[in-house]
Amino acid sequence: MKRILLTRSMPERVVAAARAHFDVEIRDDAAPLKVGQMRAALALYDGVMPTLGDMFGAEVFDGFQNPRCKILANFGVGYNHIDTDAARAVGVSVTNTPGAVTDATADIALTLMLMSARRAGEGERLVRAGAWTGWNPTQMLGLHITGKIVGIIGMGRIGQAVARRCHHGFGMKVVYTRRSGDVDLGFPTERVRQEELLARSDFVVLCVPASPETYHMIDAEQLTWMAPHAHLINVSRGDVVDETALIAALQAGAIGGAGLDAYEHEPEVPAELTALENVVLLPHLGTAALEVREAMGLMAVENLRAYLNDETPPNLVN
Ligand code: 8YV
Repeated sequence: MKRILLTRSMPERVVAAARAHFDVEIRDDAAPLKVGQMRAALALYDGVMPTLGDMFGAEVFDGFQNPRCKILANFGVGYNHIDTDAARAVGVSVTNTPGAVTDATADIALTLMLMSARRAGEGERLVRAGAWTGWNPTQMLGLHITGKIVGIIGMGRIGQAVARRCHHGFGMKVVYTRRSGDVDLGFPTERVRQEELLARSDFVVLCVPASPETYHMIDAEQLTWMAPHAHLINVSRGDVVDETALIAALQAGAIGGAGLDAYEHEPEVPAELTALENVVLLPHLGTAALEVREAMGLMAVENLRAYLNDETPPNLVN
């Protein structure tokens, strides 16, 4: 039986599915793998299921000719923590879990839009602090969402799911950027340049994968294109935004607010951010629902099963 390593504890259904095919070891530690542990995993297992935080950089693969481990079946759609070229160079395939994460991540984007626009975090803090003095007609006025313009940067699976929710649920107009041409969602949308999107949108939602091309794609200069009432929502990866520039924009009130589910140096969240009222901060909750994590895990197990049975895994990325 092939030996595989799950680098974190997993929902029971995922563990059972893995055990049906493999001799499974489950790491009993919530912290990401260290370099030595990743190198040991490459040497000792036929397949590994890594996840966010397991930084399989080039140095991890360095010196391996033909590691026992031939597949890293990432648990999650984003695989920017794995150097896929370095993996390929030593014969290691990488897979991910697209599809399984789409709706849940889009739901968190809408959660952040609503919370940021309607000042939900701030209001909750007020109530919990016992500082609410009672309702009045001009108290805590936020931004009305219905009928506004949402600008989606990165119109892939998650971007499209956000667009559908915004259009069908909130009657919003959708503008977007997309590297690979127009998409037809069955309702009117407009593909525009990034600066135009930033200037026109009441909500800017970041749905691009992390890559050298998307690193700091929202920087100080790009933030100046946004309207002073507009909200920036990030459900992708933290380093898509220059966090220092975002903090400065929020402190200056140069934008209306922000909703973040990802941070540049996760899990570190700068004190400058936690001190601000006009930002909603979530702990990377994008896919945090049991059935979603089960679907992701089952997808990763299927990638392992297929690969280790000499079939092409469904979600190969390198
Ligand atoms: C995951 C995510 O839960 O799938 C992704 O890429 O960002 C998340 O929502 C997490 O990253 C595990 O991979």
